[in-house]
Amino acid sequence: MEPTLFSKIIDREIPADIVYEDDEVLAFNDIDPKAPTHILIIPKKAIATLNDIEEGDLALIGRLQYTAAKLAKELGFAEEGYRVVMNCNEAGGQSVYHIHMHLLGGRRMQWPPG
Ligand code: IU
Repeated sequence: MEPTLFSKIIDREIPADIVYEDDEVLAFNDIDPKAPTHILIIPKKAIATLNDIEEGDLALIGRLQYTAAKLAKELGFAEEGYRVVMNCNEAGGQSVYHIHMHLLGGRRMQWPPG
């Protein structure tokens, strides 16, 4: 797999506003926020799309979700509510081919999404 923008952020070749890191996960503020809080939560393992997740990755995917909830609590909007989104492939709106969970909070969300 070609190095993506996100693997370069993991390797500190490109700067990012990192808000959380552990051995398996990195989270940083989205450069073009769509809500007062817009954080991208990514696995350090390079997985291109949701379609490429394997059974061995299930705990890692759970860790992304867990990290989203943990950050929402820390940032104070967990009770009020928030949204997590994972876009898959072109029609799903994916632009960076390293899976990432968007954590959006701090405003009322619309449904259905565009
Ligand atoms: P998407 O689901 O693949 O469309 O999300 C990619 C996100 O990466 C999108 O929200 C961009 O604003 C964000 N992003 C970024 O945070 N930093 C960058 O340098 C670039 C994109 I390029």
